[in-house]
Amino acid sequence: MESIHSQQQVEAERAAEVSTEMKDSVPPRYTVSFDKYEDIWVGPSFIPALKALQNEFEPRPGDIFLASLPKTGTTWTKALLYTMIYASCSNNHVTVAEKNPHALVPTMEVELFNSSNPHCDISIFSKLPSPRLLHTHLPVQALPPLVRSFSDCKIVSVTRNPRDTFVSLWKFNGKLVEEGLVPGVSGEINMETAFDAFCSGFLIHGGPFAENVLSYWRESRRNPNKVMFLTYEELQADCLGCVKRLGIFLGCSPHLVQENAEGVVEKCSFGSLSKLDVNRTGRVWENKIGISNAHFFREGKVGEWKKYFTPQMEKRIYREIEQKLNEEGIHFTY
Ligand code: PAP
Repeated sequence: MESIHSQQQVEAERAAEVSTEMKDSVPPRYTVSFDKYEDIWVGPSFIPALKALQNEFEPRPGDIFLASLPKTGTTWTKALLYTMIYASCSNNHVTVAEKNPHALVPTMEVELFNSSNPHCDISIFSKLPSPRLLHTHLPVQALPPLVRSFSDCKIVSVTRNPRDTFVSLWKFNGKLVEEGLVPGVSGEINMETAFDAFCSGFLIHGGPFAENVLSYWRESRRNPNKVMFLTYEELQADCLGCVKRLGIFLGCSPHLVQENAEGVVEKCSFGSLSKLDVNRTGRVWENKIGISNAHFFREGKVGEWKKYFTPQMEKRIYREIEQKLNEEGIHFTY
């Protein structure tokens, strides 16, 4: 059964439930108000896009889907996969040196999203040449059913430790607010408020965090030839090894992988991408929200959370998110 309700409604329900001593910690509205669709939090006005994807998207043999929550390594993995698949085997393709990875690899629900027109034109994807490389922030259960059942496509899932994800998201949202891109919200975003929203699951498009990550983790264990699970921390520790593993998983020629892997890693490194003019000056999704490309390249490190987290925050994020992941065998490097 479809259930659609707003963050405010859920917050109000939660407020009614909390015990007296907890009443002060009910999360107030945080930057944008997310909608809930079948247990998934999605950005405002994204539901028509989600429905269009679920009802109308048709997979093709050879399709590659990248799945990642916001701030967990999307830009990096888009660049790596794009360069592996297209740029190193043909001279006709635009490269990551010329366009921001988000302009090269579409995030499906963002491409379909149109706040003023609920009719989503799914045909934009059928016009793309094969093999298509497409991205989503949504969990497995929200993927188009045909993608879930189709055996001749691959899914790469990337995730990141939730502590650094939170810091990255908080900083990113701060930039959007600073630039006036979040209607009705101004000033600094209070970290405690943001953290409360993150732990409660309200903050992240495609969340809650643990449930999204677990959906791909479980699928990768059930069907390792179709779903590969990767973390931002693994990419940081051994990007070359990850690229080689990705190459094998995607069925690239071992010879090509061996020959190109180092170049792919170098072209897509934080140092290379963040210095490019296109990433210092341009904007993505110009006709929708228009985010500076530079905001997708900030620190690019593991462990920044240590600058911000109190022992109470560590306890809470463990209790509300990390424990669920640990129990199923997902352990991050912090
Ligand atoms: P998105 O979902 O909005 O596209 P995403 O790319 O998943 O964001 O995450 C951005 C993070 O990846 C940023 O982390 P930070 O805020 O902690 O710094 C960004 O700096 C980092 N990042 C982007 N590109 C790279 C890269 N090539 N190597 C390492 N980290 C990167």
